Amino acid sequence: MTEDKLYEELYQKLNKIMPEAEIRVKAELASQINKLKKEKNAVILGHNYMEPALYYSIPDFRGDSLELARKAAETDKDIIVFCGVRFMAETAKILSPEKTVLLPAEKAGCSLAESITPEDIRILKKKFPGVPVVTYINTYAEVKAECDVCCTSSNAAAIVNSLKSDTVIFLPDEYLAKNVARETGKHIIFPSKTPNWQNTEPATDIDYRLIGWHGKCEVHELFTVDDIENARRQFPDVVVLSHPECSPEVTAASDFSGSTSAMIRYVEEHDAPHYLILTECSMGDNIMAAHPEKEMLRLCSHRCPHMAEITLEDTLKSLQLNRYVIEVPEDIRRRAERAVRRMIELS
Ligand code: CIZ
Ligand code: SF4
Repeated sequence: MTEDKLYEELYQKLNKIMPEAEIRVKAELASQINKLKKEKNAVILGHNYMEPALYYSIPDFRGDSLELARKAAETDKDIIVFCGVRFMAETAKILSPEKTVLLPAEKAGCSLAESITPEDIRILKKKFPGVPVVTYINTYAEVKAECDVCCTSSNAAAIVNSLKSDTVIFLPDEYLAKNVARETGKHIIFPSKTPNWQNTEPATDIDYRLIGWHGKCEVHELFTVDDIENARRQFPDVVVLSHPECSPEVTAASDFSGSTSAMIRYVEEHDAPHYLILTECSMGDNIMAAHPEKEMLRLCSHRCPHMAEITLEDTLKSLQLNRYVIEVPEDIRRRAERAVRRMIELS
């Protein structure tokens, strides 16, 4: 696509949320990226949380992290550029070991992925021998390698139910675990890191059914029931959607709770006068850009600083300088892949 055509397309989508001169600059950058992408036989993935100018200009695929990693694996491209955060790029590498995977920012972390280590899981497995371990996709490869099966926010309850085990260790998101406990009807406990945490004597009294962890998403934990009540007071017909990384109080007060892709589908398939979406704010911008007739209420004081590290400028540098290459040691990759493939089979 020529730069002028790209500019036209971006202008149609973004003219209500961005000045024209800015759209021109973005179109120029995106056009350079797309040219280089072709030359280098690369595929670009755009997570649902990317800012609109990037989201609508360079990705070959847009979606959640698992969808993107699976689609990239099916291509014959040599390079995957993941516009998302590090754990997502690792998932792409797990499914495409023969491809070079690039992350445009060096760190692009995640508070959930950083909340648990492989050693934490090894201790839990000694405390609760034989209990299956489910880890959320928002974890690093070395953590996925220690678990039996992964899950996403859309299949978490189905994976837990499919295990046919009375008790399941579910890591690392405290709120997702509580939301899953409510959905599956399971009791839940949280082993705390007390002074005797390292004591790996097997637990004797296992009458609980879901063993959680204390990780939280630093963005979703900030949304409150007050946010919902304030919006409902001002707009009584607002439809509230929340991500299951929000607290169980917030998801219970919402009209719908689901993964990023499930929330996008919900808005596309319904015809409400207003929507409030409690997740990273860029996703609301992206929905508005594609559907100008939908009224999205803005609640953007909590942003994900890690997602914001991925810019068009850095994506161009990433392709020019072949950086930052995501490496996963092969033994870890293989064990992590088993957990990811098992999730795909079970869901
Ligand atoms: O895995 C993803 O893409 C995340 C973290 C969000 C979601 O629910 O789609
Ligand atoms: Fe991690 Fe939350 Fe940012 Fe997603 S929004 S990358 S879960 S910190």
